[in-house]
Amino acid sequence: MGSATSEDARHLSADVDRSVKVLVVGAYGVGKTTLIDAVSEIPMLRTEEQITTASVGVDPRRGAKDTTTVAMDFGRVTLGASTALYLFGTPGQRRFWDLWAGLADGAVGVLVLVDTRRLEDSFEVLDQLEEHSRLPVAVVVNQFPDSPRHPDPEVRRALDLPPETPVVSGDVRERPHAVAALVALVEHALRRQGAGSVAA
Ligand SMILES: Nc1nc2c(ncn2[C@@H]2O[C@H](COP(=O)(O)OP(=O)(O)OP(=O)(O)O)[C@@H](O)[C@H]2O)c(=O)[nH]1
Ligand SMILES: [Mg+2]
Repeated sequence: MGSATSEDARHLSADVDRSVKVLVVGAYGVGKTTLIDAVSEIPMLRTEEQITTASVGVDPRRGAKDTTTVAMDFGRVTLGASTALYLFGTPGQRRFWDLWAGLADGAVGVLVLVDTRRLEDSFEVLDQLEEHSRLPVAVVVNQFPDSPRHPDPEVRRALDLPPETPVVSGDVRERPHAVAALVALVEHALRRQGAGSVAA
């Protein structure tokens, strides 16, 4: 459970006057559930199942963890005083990607997690988004201890991202890093809507 789930934080502040939905996507095992758990002020909803033999030969990181999201994650975080984000995390396994479209309904933007140890997996993810959604995107490079460190502009080039797409790096287990990524996305999305900003 995330460190933000104290008794007080569970109650939505009376100062909240804007609620936005955000989709969190990324390839298998990139840290989507971890990010939502790190930031959520409410006990997050997760749909983890044991990885099954159906994953053998399909999931390259099988063995590195033993559960996977099979439907969705859900959490909530308040940015600044007045913006509540409702976070919907998708399953990373390819066979569940058809669920993304439904989960994206009504979202203001998509946070895409990237693992630089497996950058090629992210090409597919970004292609899928480009094909099926017109939502604003921000990319967060989740730094694992053995991740090669690339400057953000290099990641941008490698992923062929448009100049306006925010790219941030960090360890999504760390709440401030995860919040910074969400702020980058929401600021970007609100800018596109001409709808002000949030203060973290
Ligand atoms: N060292 C390190 N480990 C991480 C980090 N983020 C996630 N992990 C670990 O990596 C594994 C994958 O995390 P998940 O959050 O389950 O990944 P996911 O993207 O939700 O995975 P699926 O739902 O199966 O696609 C977990 O064992 C995490 O503890 C990180 O930033 N650094
Ligand atoms: Mg997950």
